[in-house]
Amino acid sequence: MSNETAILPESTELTDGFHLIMEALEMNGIDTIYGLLGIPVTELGRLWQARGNRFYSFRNEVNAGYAASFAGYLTKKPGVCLTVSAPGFLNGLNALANATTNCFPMILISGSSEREIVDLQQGDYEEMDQLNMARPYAKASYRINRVEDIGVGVARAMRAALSGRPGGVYLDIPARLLGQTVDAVEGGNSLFAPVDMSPAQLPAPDAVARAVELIKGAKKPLILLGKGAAYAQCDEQIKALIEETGIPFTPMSMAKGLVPDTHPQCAAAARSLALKESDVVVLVGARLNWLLSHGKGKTWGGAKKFVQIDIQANEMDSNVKIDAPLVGDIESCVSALRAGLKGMATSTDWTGALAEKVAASKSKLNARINTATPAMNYANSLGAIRDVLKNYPDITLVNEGANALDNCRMIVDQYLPRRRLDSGTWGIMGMGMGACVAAASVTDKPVVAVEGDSAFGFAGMELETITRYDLPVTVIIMNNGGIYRGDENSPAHQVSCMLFNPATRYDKMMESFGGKGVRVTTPEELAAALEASIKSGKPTLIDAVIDPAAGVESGRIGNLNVVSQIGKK
Ligand code: OXK
Ligand code: ADP
Ligand code: MG
Repeated sequence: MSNETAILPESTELTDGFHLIMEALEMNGIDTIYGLLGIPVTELGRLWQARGNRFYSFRNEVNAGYAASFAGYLTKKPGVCLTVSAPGFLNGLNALANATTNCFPMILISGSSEREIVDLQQGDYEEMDQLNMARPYAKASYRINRVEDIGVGVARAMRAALSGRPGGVYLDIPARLLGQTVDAVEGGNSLFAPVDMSPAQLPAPDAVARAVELIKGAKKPLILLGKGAAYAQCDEQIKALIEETGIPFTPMSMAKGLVPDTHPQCAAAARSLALKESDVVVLVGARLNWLLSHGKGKTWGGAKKFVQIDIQANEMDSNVKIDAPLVGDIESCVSALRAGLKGMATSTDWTGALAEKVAASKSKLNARINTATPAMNYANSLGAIRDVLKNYPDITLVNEGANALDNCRMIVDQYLPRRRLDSGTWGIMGMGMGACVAAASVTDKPVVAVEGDSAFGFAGMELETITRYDLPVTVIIMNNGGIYRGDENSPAHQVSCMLFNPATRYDKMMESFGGKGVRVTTPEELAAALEASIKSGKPTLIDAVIDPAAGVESGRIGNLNVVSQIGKK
């Protein structure tokens, strides 16, 4: 029996929706919530902290949502974000959609208004049909209407977020549910901890045999590691597959470091050549989406065969024919491949050609990095950052922007798995500050964010969050004064839509929150400030003044821009 009007014996001990939700989350191993409180969930946050759990309180729900989703990616456990109704929910939904797109496990829990009024559209406080709004953007969307369903509701959300291809789940919590009471013993008995939430999924033996045959017959095989492979946390298996077969590999952005960028088989610095010339490509937790030119066109050169390891069966053939689909979890698939490929060797003509290109690219890049310029550019500033960070391989690097993203991905090496968080599948701006809080809260180690000044602006107020929790986060702003560049001509009587206020002092902004702010104009100053800030373990912002003329439109994806030809010669 469980409704607020139930008549219970006076001696009966009661519990309520607040407590059952918290107990259910705890039972599922959740000890941290990222969120922003208000009606009707304020008390839930207070009670959660009072029980000794952690609550990271943000200044905008979208950033809390990003934090939850990156925490989910880093821990293989859904990150939980808590928001208020309608507008707070919508801000959080942005991050939930991004989590689903990136295959990060996350649960967005939002309070919601009175069902009867919402459904008749009678104008309730923050009225919105949140459950249905979330559906197209989430892997699953549930509402818990009765206290006795809290156990099942939370278990369902956890399992939906984690099982198969991970994703974002919405859990709707009507205000009334929180206050509903039930007999404490009955309520407690309705909760449970689900077992085996992301079960191993073994690939079929004939699928393994097909893939093995294809790879063994390849003259120029290539392994492409995606962030699904990093998420899978079977790092040693993947490294062993690469080293036992001698197949060169290239990582997608967030897979950098899964096997070190400095590994002799890493072909990242010969990416174009590797994609174009390879004859058999083994995709491990990477989708053939826009980031891989959909598996076709000049990026991929001539005839190509694909082996794809993915847990999501209908990912296969989504863009081009997959000759050997391996549907299963990455650990099981990679271990099956290793067994089948024992004794395989890769042609040294192929590995030699790639190694030669890698050496040439690196020396060309180093020449750019080592060229001093009157004002810092992306190459020499990021070269300074690279040289400091190579002594701190355990740091998590957060990175977003256009040129700041592309150059940092190219220049700053990663040495360990899951130490790079970035704009991901959607190429979003604004994820950085949430990712910093996630990484600091999950790892308890220093975090460094390399941010374009535009990207930073989407979430700048979260500097207050970072200082409030005294997190060991260094935010470096690559400040060139605009989107892409800071030297665009303005039309008459207006400031160009691509420019920011050149008087902006991001370092002072950090100081106003009690953090350390430093402004640097040379690579040497930048390196010294970064070193000091990492050592201090204190919230620091380094405002790195970059040449306004540095940067190209949309970085390396300028080809995606549509440009009007009207009136142009
Ligand atoms: C790589 N390279 C190197 C090295 N590593 N050279 C020397 N040394 C090292 N260590 C070379 C590599 O071989 C490539 O050259 C080049 O550097 C770039 O490498 P990479 O890996 O970054 O490759 P590429 O072609 O840029 O990759 C394509 C991509 C990537 C689509 C996967 O660009 C990407 O992840 N983009 C995300 C962009 C994004 O989301 N932006 C959001 C901005 S929004 P070659 O000679 O081998 O090719 C925005 O801007 O506008 O709205 C907007
Ligand atoms: P990237 O952007 O790095 O190329 P994507 O996000 O496009 O990576 O691809 C990740 C892929 O990994 C998704 O298709 C997802 O289904 C898959 N994936 C995630 N976790 C696992 C896992 N444990 N086993 C198998 N596949 C996985
Ligand atoms: Mg800029």
